[in-house]
Amino acid sequence: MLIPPAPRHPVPSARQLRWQGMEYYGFIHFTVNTFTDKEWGYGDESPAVFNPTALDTRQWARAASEAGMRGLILTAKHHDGFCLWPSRFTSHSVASSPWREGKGNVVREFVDACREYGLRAGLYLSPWDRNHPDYSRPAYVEYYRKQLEELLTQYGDLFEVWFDGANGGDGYYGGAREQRSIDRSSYYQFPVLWEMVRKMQPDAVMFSDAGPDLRWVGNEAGYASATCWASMKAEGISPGQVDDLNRLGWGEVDGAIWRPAEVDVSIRPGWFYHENETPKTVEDLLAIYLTSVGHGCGLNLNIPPDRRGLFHETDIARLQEFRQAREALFARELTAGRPVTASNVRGNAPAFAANNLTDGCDDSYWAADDDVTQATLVLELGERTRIGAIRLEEHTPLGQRIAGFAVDVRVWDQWLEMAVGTTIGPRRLLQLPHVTTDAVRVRITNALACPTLQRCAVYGG
Ligand code: FUL
Repeated sequence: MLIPPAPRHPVPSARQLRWQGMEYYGFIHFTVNTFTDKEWGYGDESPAVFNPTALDTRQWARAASEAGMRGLILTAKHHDGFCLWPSRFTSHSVASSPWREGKGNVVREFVDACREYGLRAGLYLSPWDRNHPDYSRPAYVEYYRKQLEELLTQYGDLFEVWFDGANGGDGYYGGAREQRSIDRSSYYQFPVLWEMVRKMQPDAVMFSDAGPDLRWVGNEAGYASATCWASMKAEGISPGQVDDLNRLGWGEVDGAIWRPAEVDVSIRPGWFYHENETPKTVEDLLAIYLTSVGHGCGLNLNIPPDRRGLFHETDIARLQEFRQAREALFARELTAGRPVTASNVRGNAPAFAANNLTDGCDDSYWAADDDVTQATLVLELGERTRIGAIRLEEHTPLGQRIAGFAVDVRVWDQWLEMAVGTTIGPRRLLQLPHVTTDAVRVRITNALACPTLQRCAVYGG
């Protein structure tokens, strides 16, 4: 009988696996701040300032889809409290703005455009609200829940619900203009909010410092550590409170919870559009990609619409160049469908054979026998070819197991080591020196349970 390896716990949920497959999606920061040139509105902004002259959510979605993104997440409400949809529970929204004579709904136009362009939609509802008079009192928590319910029930399926942890203190608060503090660990009663999301959007993943599904990576620079475990311990982390940011960037090998990192970063210095700022270079974006998606995380790249309500032409061009740069690295797969030999195959069974690494299918995988924690896999290229990059994926439904690996190339019938690494997890992308070789060898040097891999692709350089 062919018995698959026992899972090494924790393992991803179905919704986390779906999210894992998305890899790269976009963030959209847009609100009154766009018009007041701020990053954090105080909450006293008049809705009259919100008046984009040419807002076109289809332009956002088209640009995102052409950039290779698979979803978009919109700030339905940021810390200033202004709602991009006509909430029944406040007049501090688009309904009081001159835009579309108060009849507009950015959230509606956003989800419609996402669907039209085959993107999945997500929403960000800031818990901190510097406009609301009851902020810091129980009544605000009720209000927040009602708003969350509006967003969860009226805009179709969401792939992600985004909760941030910022709570700066001072604000307008209905005219009080004062400092208000809350107990971050208890005020919002996050478990109740999480339950609402599970009930109303069972397929959506939830992001916060503490998940429950996705963790923050611990910085807004766009990088995850090269050793990056999807697992985390629960202790010492709640939304808005993390005892050590390093824990988020590295993950924890002995963590009991599957909580992979999402890397959120803006293409420009600010999250909101500011005329005097310019987007990152392609080199910067590629470094971000290789250390986020390439380290097994999701990349949530913010593109801020300008005062017209459009992505700026420069940003769209940069997104295109970024896509071309990725394609230059990962377009020419040399190993698709090619035979692979392994030092060990579980039970010598074809079901776990090394050829599963190059069959392009995520359900089939190579696995070793239970007592094996080191193994080698050889991919013959068929002819001497210049290589440039490699992609490795563990079969994560069985958990994250590999803790050390190396990539070798064959020259003059000898193996030379070209790269070494630790974790693989959902994926590891590595740029390699552009050497010419006729075979590539992946060495698993350390595994915490018998290793599995579902994919290994070598790309031409
Ligand atoms: C943070 C916020 O304070 C920033 O303004 C931005 O929205 C970022 C993505 O999350 O918590």
